[in-house]
Amino acid sequence: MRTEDTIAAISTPIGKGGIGIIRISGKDTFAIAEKVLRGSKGISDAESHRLYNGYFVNPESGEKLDEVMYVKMNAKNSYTREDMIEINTHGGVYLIKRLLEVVLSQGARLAEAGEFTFRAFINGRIDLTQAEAVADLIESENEKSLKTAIRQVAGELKNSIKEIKDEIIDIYSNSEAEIDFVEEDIEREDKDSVIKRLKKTSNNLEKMIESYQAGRYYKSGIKVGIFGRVNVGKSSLFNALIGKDRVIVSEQPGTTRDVIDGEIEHNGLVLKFFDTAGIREGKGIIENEGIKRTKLIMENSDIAVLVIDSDDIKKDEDLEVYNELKEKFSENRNVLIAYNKIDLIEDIAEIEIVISNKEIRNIFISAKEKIGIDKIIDAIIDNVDADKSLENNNILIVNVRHHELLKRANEGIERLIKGYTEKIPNEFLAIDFSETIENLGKITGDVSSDDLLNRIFSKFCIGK
Ligand SMILES: Nc1nc2c(ncn2[C@@H]2O[C@H](COP(=O)(O)OP(=O)(O)OP(=O)(O)O)[C@@H](O)[C@H]2O)c(=O)[nH]1
Ligand SMILES: [Mg+2]
Repeated sequence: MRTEDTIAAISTPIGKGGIGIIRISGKDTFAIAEKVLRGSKGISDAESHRLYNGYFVNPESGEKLDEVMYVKMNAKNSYTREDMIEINTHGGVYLIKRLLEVVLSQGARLAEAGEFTFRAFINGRIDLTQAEAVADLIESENEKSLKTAIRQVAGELKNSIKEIKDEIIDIYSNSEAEIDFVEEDIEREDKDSVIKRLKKTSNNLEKMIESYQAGRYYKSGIKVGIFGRVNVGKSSLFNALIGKDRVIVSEQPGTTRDVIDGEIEHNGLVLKFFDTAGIREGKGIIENEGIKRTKLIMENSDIAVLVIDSDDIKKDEDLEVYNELKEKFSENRNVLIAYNKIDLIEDIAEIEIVISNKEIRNIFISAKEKIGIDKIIDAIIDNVDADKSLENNNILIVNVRHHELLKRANEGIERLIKGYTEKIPNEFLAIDFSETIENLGKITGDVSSDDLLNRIFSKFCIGK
């Protein structure tokens, strides 16, 4: 993206609305505004960050096109760190597009997706993690992901990364000193102290890396697949969980052939449920296709609920489904077992427990009578442990790019710890030092490529 042009875009969604906002940024902003805006004060005399009332005119004809409010923002304190103007016009698709055309005809170019934020980044107002969080902020659909994005926009992640990077650089410069000034017998940090510092830094990184799981849940929701053999009440449970009669329930085995999804929000966390086709041996093309899809959902769920019919336990078949789940879910605790239809059972203690595994939770429910549904939700929330991560006020990693780079940086530090322990020469350690520093720099965007920047900013909407 070229940064010397003056750019303009409609920053509000296109549609009928009370107001629409046109944003202009770049060196010719004020000159263009001077031509199209008529207010009580000329643009050059207007104060920065103050709202003025005036008219938007066509500079060719002098015709008033709309009555508007506008804000001038001097580069020093603007979003892009360039001269900016925001014009609040009346909403209306035709009107605002017409006004934008006039702005463009006076020398601005239409902004590309994310270009305003890109400029904020290039001009050093924000780092890459903050820019990415701006996109998250816009996309947030629940309280938790919004909170996380706000914290990241405010620079929490940036600051933590900077602290870690500074620490590594500090340790590095000591070891460099060792190489350069061997003759001069300068004071050097002893190896034990270096190792101790590296370990502490690695611990901090590990905490951030681990938070990604919870962070991802906040951002994209938790995917919960509902599995089991036919007719155990999966669809009934799905309906009960989402609180709607969404899928067909019937006593006929093999009712559900397709995957159906529905979501709820619980304490600001989104739970996405997937009802699946019951698993049984070959019953025709459509059902087999359904079972194939069930397996795909197994592959992609964060948590599985295995439904068992308490009134009709078929141990072998239930175990078959369980064994498939066990293959896909590395952590046992992410499989919950729901013994359904307890309304038909006199004494829960009589129910034959199909899988006894201490890590796996057995929950007794009646999807039909809506008994125990909240226990399933609680167990899911409990398992993902997400609440804890946010309450502890830790940094939450929500971005796969950050997660990857943090892992790489930490691997570098681990190699350094090993290197120091095994007394490897400093020249070799230097490579690990610089790689670690580079990986941390990539997170914040100190080190970046056009490719990466394009990928990040093209995801934004135009006008942001
Ligand atoms: N008594 C009782 N019946 C239930 C309960 N849950 C489901 N059923 C009944 O069990 C039958 C099957 O329910 P579904 O929800 O369609 O079961 P499913 O597992 O989705 O079945 P398929 O889609 O065929 O695999 C229906 O007749 C339901 O009314 C329950 O908690 N108690
Ligand atoms: Mg069903």
